[in-house]
This record gives sequence, C-alpha cells and structure tokens, in this order.
Amino acid sequence: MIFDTIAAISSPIGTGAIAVIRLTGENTINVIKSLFNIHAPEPKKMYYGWIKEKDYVIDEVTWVYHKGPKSYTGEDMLEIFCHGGILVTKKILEKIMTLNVREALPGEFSKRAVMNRKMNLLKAEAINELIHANSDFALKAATNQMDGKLSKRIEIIKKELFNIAARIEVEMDYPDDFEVDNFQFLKSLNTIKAELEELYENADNGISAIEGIKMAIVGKPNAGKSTLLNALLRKDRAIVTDIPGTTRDTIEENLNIRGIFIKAIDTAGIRKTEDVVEKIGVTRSLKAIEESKLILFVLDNSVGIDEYDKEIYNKINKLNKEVIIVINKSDIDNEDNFEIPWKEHEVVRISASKGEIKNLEDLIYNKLKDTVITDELALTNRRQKNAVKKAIDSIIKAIEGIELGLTNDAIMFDVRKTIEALNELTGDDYTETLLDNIFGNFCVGK
Ligand SMILES: Nc1nc2c(ncn2[C@@H]2O[C@H](COP(=O)(O)OP(=O)(O)O)[C@@H](O)[C@H]2O)c(=O)[nH]1
Ligand SMILES: [Mg+2]
Repeated sequence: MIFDTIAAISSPIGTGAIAVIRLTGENTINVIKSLFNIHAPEPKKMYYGWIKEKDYVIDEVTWVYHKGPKSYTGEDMLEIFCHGGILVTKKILEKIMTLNVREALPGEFSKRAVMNRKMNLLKAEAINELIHANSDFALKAATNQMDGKLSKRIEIIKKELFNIAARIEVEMDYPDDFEVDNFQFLKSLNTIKAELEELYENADNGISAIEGIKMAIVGKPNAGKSTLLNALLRKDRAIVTDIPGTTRDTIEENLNIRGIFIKAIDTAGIRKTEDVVEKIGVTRSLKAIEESKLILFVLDNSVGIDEYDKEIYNKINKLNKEVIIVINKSDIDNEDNFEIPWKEHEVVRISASKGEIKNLEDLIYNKLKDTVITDELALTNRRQKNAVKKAIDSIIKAIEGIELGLTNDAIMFDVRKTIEALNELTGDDYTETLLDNIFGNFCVGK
C-alpha cells in the first residue's frame, strides 16, 4: 500500500534532553535529501547533521533512516533526534511540513503498521496499553499480549477452521466421492469452542488490569471518607472538614495499590437533602456504588453505629457487592466499642487522618489480586472480548448445525462467520472505521 507522508513529534511535548520527530511514507527519501543533502542514506545508520531554515540553523541533530519494509510502519521512515526544547521541536516539524508532508493523526504510525501487516491489531493495542499502563498488573497484561502468544494461538485456531471449511467444501463439490467426517468436525469445533470460552471468561482480568477496578468509599457524613481517599492517594485531594456534607459531588481518583490499578470514588454522603447540588451528588454516589466492584463502608469509631449507618448498609447490601467494613478514627478512644452486626464482611480498623491504613490496603490487595492476574493468552479490552464472543456464538451455531444434520451450506456459513470474527479480533479483516476508532485513542506520533 502506498500512503502519503506524515510526520509527528513522537516524544512528549515539554522540555527535555532530547526530542524525537518521526516521519513515514513514500516521500521520506526526498525529505532526507532536502534536509541533509544526502542522496542514498544507509539504513539503520545514525547520521549527524544540521537542520537549517534558509540561512539560519534550527538545530544540530542526529537522524536514522529506516528503509521499508524493515521499519515500524513497514514503509520508509526517518527518525530525527533533536534537542528537547518545545520551540526547537516545533520549528523542525514546521520545516518538515513544507516538504510535502502532513502532520500525523493520533496513532497513525501504528495504523499504518497494521495496514502494512507489520503487526496485527492485538499487538498494536498491546503497545498502546503498555504506554498507558500505570500499574504493575496493567503492564503485565500489556506485555503478555505484546509477546504474541495469543496471536499465535488465534492463528492456529483459524487454520483449523480453514481446514474444516475446506473439507466441507470438497464434500459439497464431490458429494459422491467424499463423506464429511462429522464426528471429527464436532470434536475439533468443540475443542476450539472450549478454548475460545476460556479466553472469554478470563477477559475480565485483563480488562480490569488495564481499565482499573472501581471502588466506592461510602459512609455517613463525617465518617472520614474524604480523609481516607486522601490517605490512599497520599495527597490532599478531597476537601476535608468537620462540616457534614462537605463532599457534595463524587470525586474519582486513580490509585495504585500494590500494583493494582483502582479507580477510587469518594462519594457524597447518601443522605436525604433539600440542597439541589447535594441531591445531584447523592444520585451520582448511588450510581458510582452500583458500578463499583468493591465498596469500602466507612464507620466512625467515635460515634458508633447509628440508624444512618444501618440505612446505608441496607442500600449497599442489596447490591451483592464485595464490601469491606472500615472502622475509621480508631485513634479516638470509644468506651463502648461497638459490635458490628454485619458478620458476613471483613472488618478493618484504621485511622485515616493518621495515615494508618496499611491493613486496609493489604485487604484490598488480597481481595482484588485474583481479578487482575493475567496469563499470556489474556485479552485486554472490550473490543477483543466482543470479537471472541462473536466467534463463540458462530461456532455454537456451526456445532448445532452438525448435530441437527443441517446442510453443509449452513454449517459452512457459521464456520466462515467464526473465522471472520477471529479476523476482526486480530485485525486481519479491518474497516477504516474500526482502525480509526482504535487508533484515535493513541498518542500522536505513535
Ligand atoms: N481523629 C480522627 N479524625 C478523623 C479521622 N478521619 C477523619 N477525621 C476527621 O473527621 C472529619 C470528617 O472527615 P471527612 O473526611 O471530611 O469525612 P467525610 O464526610 O466522610 O468525607 C474531619 O474533621 C476529619 O479531620 C481519623 O482517622 N481520626
Ligand atoms: Mg467527604
């Protein structure tokens, strides 16, 4: 495929030692000629040079030429390493733009890599997930997939499906000479189905590792929810006062607890209120609670359990979520230390304001770690999960077709549909819209 030539600043915009500007497309060699006056650059060799605009120097740089198809995108590429000033970098990009080059869209380099078959969609997504990973488990999920074992597995499954399709086709063309071995087909299809189902069932781990797990901090006003969020974050994020109803909106913050990516939501106290703003906050809190996987139910040791706590408990208990009962302010002595009436949940005592929350963090880690551990065959996003679901639906139909003695035509149709779904998964079959949707979320210059 021949594409126009695109360029972007591939390093973060900011001041640093070095910045990288990348360029890819058919015009690359001409750009090198114009910039550095070198006509036949040696690929993969680092050159030294100056980028000039008319008579004045923009910067002193090093650069490398990658000859297609042996490059990230599969096309001719140029990488320029310049000094990492915001203005210098911009000026070099502007200079390049005058040489029949346009600015790259987000993820456009990776999109080309997929279109030029340098990598499949699973790997491209894994690279993006790796870049954005903000916890150890997310990083593991991304590198697992980047490794390519899943892609290889899917290729093998596709090959088997192609073989089955081919044998059915032969039987359709020569019905008298060949007899389809239904027993063998059923066996192969069922094995593939089981494997796909395992991928599907484990997908949530990869997705949780990458997307983060939602955890709501719930409790009556003044229990110390915002103080707890700040303690978990180790910074003053939420406003803390002794005035009940201080947190009127939900606050969502990313946490990294021992390598698990958690989206913690500090909720406004769920109380009946006439205040319009607080009312909206309460509605949002309820929604946040519903979407969460884990609820930290915060009680106030200095006050003890009251009707308010019971009311909140009844609300969250109905949702069948994982709940940790957190007795906060355990630094304050309470003579009549209260009994927790809700025995089915684990209880921890903390002092949020003193930062004594290690036991709570340990418990959160232990409760969630099994939901983010991934192996090398783990899917990592919803798009992948949906594609596998489609493949499972079609393979089930194919199996049922054989069992019901349907025509070969009908069975072929479903086997083909299964292959199509797997092609969608790996990106062997793509539409521009699909690619634009995926790569639109990437960084510019990746
Ligand atoms: N002694 C003590 N006070 C706390 C603790 N956690 C929070 N507080 C205080 O309790 C009050 C309410 O805290 P806040 O986090 O705003 O409660 P929220 O309404 O549940 O968000 C504030 O005055 C906090 O300083 C704690 O562990 N010990
Ligand atoms: Mg608060």
